[in-house]
Amino acid sequence: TKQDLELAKALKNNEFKLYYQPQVDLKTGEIVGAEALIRWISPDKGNISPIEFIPIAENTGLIVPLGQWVLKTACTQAVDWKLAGLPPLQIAVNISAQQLEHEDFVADIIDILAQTGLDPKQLKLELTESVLVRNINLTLEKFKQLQELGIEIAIDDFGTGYASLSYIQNFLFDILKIDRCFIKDITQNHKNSAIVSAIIRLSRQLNFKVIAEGVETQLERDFLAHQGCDLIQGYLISPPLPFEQFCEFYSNRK
Ligand code: G
Ligand code: G
Ligand code: NA
Ligand code: MN
Repeated sequence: TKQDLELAKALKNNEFKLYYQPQVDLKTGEIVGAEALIRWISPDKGNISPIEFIPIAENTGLIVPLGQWVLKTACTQAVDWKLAGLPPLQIAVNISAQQLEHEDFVADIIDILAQTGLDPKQLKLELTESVLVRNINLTLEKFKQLQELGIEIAIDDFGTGYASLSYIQNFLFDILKIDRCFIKDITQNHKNSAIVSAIIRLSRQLNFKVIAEGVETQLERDFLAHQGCDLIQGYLISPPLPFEQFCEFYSNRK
């Protein structure tokens, strides 16, 4: 299709860029990680949101080479932080179900880690709940292989998919990421505050780390800290930034 060709051409012409959004440890207040978020900066059409082009890439299979580019770039830039003298950060990369299911996925990650020299403990993969209801045995096996390498697995947009409690029962993951729709108005919306405090309590009892995304106000941050949430991410700290600006932001906070 036309869109497919456009995306392939954009990949070839280097029109994609990664932005980074800091993740902060609520106990220390320090930046301990960053989520890589892809941007398409098209010379003809300007900035195009991943919400528009990721689903197309997923349908056409282009998500595999595009996702490899994302992983390679994020791992390279995470090593560049260290080279720039900044303390090491954990880098979070979004992975689509189609990518995880590709037979070479784990081997490709091993290659990228070897090529870039990134410590696997510094890599975190964010997967949405949809991956957990596709091919359960395959997913269980891939999680195991990745975790044995030292890579952490986060479940993204937690609470918005299907079968949440049964997969908590069946899957081992490291981090639960509370979707930002539950964080919104958390201090005024009684339903949201009840849902979020229950998710945090559940995570602690089951030994998952928990991160809240979309944190926009100090009141939200205080509420989450009080509930014992481990990490936060959101406009209160910073919007996603281009690599150079992220480096500046990070070194200024140090
Ligand atoms: O930053 P924001 O508007 O840009 O991101 C929109 C959506 O796109 C989010 O759901 C995010 O998870 C997804 N997304 C951003 N970058 C990537 C990526 O590199 N791979 C995949 N699969 N999804 C991404
Ligand atoms: O689906 P995923 O969680 O990966 O998407 C992250 C999305 O949330 C990105 O589009 C990012 O730009 C956006 N985002 C990050 N922080 C905030 C925030 O504090 N408020 C809102 N409304 N969106 C945010
Ligand atoms: Na994400
Ligand atoms: Mn999310």
